[in-house]
Amino acid sequence: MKIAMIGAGAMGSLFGALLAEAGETVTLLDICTDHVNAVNANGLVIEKQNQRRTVRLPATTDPQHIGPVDLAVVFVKSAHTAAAAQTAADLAGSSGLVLTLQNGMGNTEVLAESVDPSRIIAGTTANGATFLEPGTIRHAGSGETVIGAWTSTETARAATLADTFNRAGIVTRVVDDVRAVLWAKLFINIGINAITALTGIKNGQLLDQPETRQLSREAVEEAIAVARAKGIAIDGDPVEKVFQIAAATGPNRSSMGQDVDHRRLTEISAINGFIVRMAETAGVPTPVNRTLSALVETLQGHY
Ligand code: KPL
Repeated sequence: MKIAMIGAGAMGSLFGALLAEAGETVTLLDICTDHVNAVNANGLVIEKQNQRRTVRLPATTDPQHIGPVDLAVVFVKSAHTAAAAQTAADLAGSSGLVLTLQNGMGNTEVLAESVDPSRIIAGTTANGATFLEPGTIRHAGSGETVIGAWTSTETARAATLADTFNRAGIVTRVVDDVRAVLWAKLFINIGINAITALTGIKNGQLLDQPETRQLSREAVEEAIAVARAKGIAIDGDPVEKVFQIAAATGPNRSSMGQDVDHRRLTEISAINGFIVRMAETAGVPTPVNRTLSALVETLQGHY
């Protein structure tokens, strides 16, 4: 399968490398010339459990160097989805698929303005990766990837995609209702990302203090109230799930934590900000999410 990874940060590079190792024809596309040059010169170095391996795959800053692909995977930060959408549409041409595994809500809707919705597959991944330096990433933890067709017409192609990912060791499952999966991941990001970004703590340390646990609980409970008001079905106890994931990814910095550490634009608007906007139309109060959003927006506004 010919694949373009649009956005070759830690996660895009990781998925690209795993797919390339499994024999797929993968090109990384990124705006960071240092990373692109390092990958082309020395390969992509992946550190996992203190061992390093190098994966050879091409990288470019120019989509025209890639040509039509069977699959364009969008892994840019949510603030850059609009800019990536036309590139994804051009690369996927008239028959390729576009997959988004980005954090936050609203990415698929933005892609669907440029890409035929019947060729969009959305999903989430519980893999963790950290960008160490240009050309080098750390695979911090493995977890399940869950995908589903955005419209009902491409379910068979979602299954073929899952087979390709599973062959590459990316454990992947297909679901019918991918929107419920995106909401479930949103609850997790709401409960972990902004709090860890603002306090500088690792995911697991969120559980150490009653204050941070309570803040996380209140942020997620507000999001649950908004979801209920919007008629979204909720599976299990999202607060308990947040605590489980915080423990399971304990030594990691959340992606928003890493963004703040490196003075990068965060995904706050697509996570806590999304809930605040939804709450306005649903008439649900969200003071905790509003405060977390305002603080992260202020922080990133003063880098
Ligand atoms: O998705 C994540 C993120 O950091 O964005 C979690 C699940 C919180 C893991 O760090």
